[in-house]
Amino acid sequence: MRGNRRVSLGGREMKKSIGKSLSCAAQILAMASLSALAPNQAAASEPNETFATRTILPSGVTTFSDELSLIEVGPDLTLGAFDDFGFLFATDDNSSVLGNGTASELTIIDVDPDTAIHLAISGFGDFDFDGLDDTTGLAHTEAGDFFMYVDLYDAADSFVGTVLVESTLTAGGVVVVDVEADDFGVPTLAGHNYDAITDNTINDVDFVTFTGLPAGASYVAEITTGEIDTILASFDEFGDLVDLNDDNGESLLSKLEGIVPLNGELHFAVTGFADFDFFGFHDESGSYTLELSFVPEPATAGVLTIGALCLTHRRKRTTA
Ligand SMILES: [Ca+2]
Ligand SMILES: [Ca+2]
Ligand SMILES: [Ca+2]
Ligand SMILES: [Ca+2]
Repeated sequence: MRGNRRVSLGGREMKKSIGKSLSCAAQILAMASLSALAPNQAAASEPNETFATRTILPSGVTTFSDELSLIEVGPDLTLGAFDDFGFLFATDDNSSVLGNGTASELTIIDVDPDTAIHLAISGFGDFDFDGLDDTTGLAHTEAGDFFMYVDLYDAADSFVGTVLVESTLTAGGVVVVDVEADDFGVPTLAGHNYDAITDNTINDVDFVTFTGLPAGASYVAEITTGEIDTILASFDEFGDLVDLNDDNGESLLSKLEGIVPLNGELHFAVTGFADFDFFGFHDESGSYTLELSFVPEPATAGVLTIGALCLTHRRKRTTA
């Protein structure tokens, strides 16, 4: 993660299905690059945005190459903060550090003297949040998906938590968001301040399954190349999260360790910071390499090849 004020996601449970299709030419290109790789390497087959649509690698492949890319650009947003009486006291057009440069952000907004955080999101041209373009008087025309982090800080400016809001703006519509103390699990918002940061882009997530791996071996899964801030997670065979890492690799890259299960399959997802729910809510773009390496069990130390490791392990199980 980066060294800024946003450190974690509070995580409201949400579902997001992201449609993505590659052109025929892109698919052919992907296949061409697949065949050009060394035998133990493979590239992604998109779309692989969910566990169900994951890329399944050929048996024995231990190096996976892919890239995180921009998938969808949403509406040009405006953001307003209101007090408990409905008085609009702060607005923003394009300050967000996230999104494509047209998303909005309000930072270090005191909750006091209000009892709740009152926000409204509309489309460009509407800065008084009535759904109408302030110049033409006609409905604003911005529409599409966006999301927003509301990060809460206490009186000492210590981070308390995040509420993640995911919504869809319609032309002429206004999205009203009220956040209360309960949403952060604190007794009161008095004395607190907050940042509201919107993002109007959806980015890539890559789910991948390695197969034919040495059952029982300790593995290290590390993103070894990439000039991006990655998050790596492992999942069980049902698609449930097992483990997650942000920055244990080089720089802002990720690394996980574990044991290969008996079926010899490992499931991972790669996304960008700070998309801890693996929905594509991040702004990282660029290529990366995910590499698996194995540490044999003590009894099989000295065995050099994966094939031999499998045989040794199988024999041990048979005689056990
Ligand atoms: Ca804007
Ligand atoms: Ca207006
Ligand atoms: Ca993907
Ligand atoms: Ca990271």
